[in-house]
Amino acid sequence: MTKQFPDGFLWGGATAANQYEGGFGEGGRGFATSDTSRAVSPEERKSMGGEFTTPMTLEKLKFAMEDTEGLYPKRWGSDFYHRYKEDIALFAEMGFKTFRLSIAWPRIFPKGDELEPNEEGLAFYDKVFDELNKYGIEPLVTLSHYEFPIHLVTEYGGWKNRKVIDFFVRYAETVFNRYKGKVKYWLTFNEINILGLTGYLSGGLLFEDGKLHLDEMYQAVHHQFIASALATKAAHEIDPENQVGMMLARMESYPATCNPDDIMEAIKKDQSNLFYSDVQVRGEYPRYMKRFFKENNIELQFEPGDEAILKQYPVDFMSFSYYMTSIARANPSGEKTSGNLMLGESNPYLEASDWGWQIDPVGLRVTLNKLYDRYQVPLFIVENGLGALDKVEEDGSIHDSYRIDYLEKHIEQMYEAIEDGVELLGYTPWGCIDLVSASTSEMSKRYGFIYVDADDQGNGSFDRSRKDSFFWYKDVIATNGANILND
Ligand code: BGP
Repeated sequence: MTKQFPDGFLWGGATAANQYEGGFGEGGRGFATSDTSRAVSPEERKSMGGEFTTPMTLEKLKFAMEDTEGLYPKRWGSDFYHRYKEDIALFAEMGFKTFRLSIAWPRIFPKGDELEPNEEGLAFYDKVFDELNKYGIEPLVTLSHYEFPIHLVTEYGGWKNRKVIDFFVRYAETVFNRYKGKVKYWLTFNEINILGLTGYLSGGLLFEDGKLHLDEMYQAVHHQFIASALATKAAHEIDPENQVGMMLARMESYPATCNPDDIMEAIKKDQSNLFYSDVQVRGEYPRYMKRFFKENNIELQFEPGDEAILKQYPVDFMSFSYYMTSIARANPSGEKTSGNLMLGESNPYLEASDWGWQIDPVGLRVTLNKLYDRYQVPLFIVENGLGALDKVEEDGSIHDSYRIDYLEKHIEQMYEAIEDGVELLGYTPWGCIDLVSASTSEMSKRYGFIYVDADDQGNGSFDRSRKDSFFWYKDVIATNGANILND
């Protein structure tokens, strides 16, 4: 029997406006938190992500907005704003069934609190969705991916302010109405759990004393939960065809040993990650968080009706990013390895990427099984991939066999998970076309099947070219995985 993925499996690729779109200051777009992300040096990134995890202050924010000398690569991204037709044609050439992108909220509501949207911003995404539709590519749209209108930071204090819920819901309703019939798959907040780690990019939180305040962060998370549930309600009312997903940066934790203390530690780490999907899929705060809040002196402000909102409007499916796994040890010591969200102990059974992220394809099968056992809602892998340094040969070709190897091993494990009985909607590897890194703002950390000729300083033609992985992925899609599953 030939092994292959189920019919209708959504193969594609993923991007986000803050790292890919560019068009800074064009078409009436307002200032976004991501516009203040400074390029991080290799030394700084060793200490994990630089700006990404450093608490932001008003002074630093104002400096970045007025700075005319620093490098802010997310402002130009890969210039999708001007090259969307060419890029979508390349996605179509690979046979994409779906394409994940995000709408830049400040392109639709430049300040965030206006009553009327910016028509030019809306018209831009109309053109993008029409172009996708021309090739039969289903858009998968994130409403908030690491960018947030700056005005809502300076005037309202970001998501810790409950008023932001109304602004978000207005934005969500505006795009649901406008793109009705053009977009069916929506994600509310990218990696909603990242808010519990950085606060600024997606939550607009500032911490003047340079320390993260857990109570403010969890209050902001609560407001995003309510906003997401109300957006889900609106999506279904506006078009019953709409499918709304939550999005988690999944971090599977393995116990370091069979010491029961390590097992318990792994459970706790898992709970701190799955708290977000527990609320958004099951529709209520899990019991274990009551203890966490009590022990950390956190008193969340719930308004009457909040619990009912969460219960009545859970998401339709769960999506997640998967790059790595982590180790849980009750009494930690020893070498740390880097990662997309945290520093952790390295796993001796795994190899790591150029950026020190440990590669674990079987962990993907583990996590797919665990998530499906827990929730029994359809799953969608909306990010996965290898950030690597690519070399352009003299004839312009790029031989990225390491990327093919990485993706192939993950796809094989996805297939195993489907055979295990997991309902998996699709797979959109991250940065299907090279784009700026979220954590370090580098361009040289590349994930794409499509190469973009630009360097970390933004020099280059920005011309696109096909890597070896482009042709490989085209075959994977054309054969529905059969070419790699049966060799
Ligand atoms: C995820 C983000 C993406 C993305 C990816 C890779 O956490 O949702 O926006 O960039 O990680 O991370 P990086 O760009 O730092 O390599």
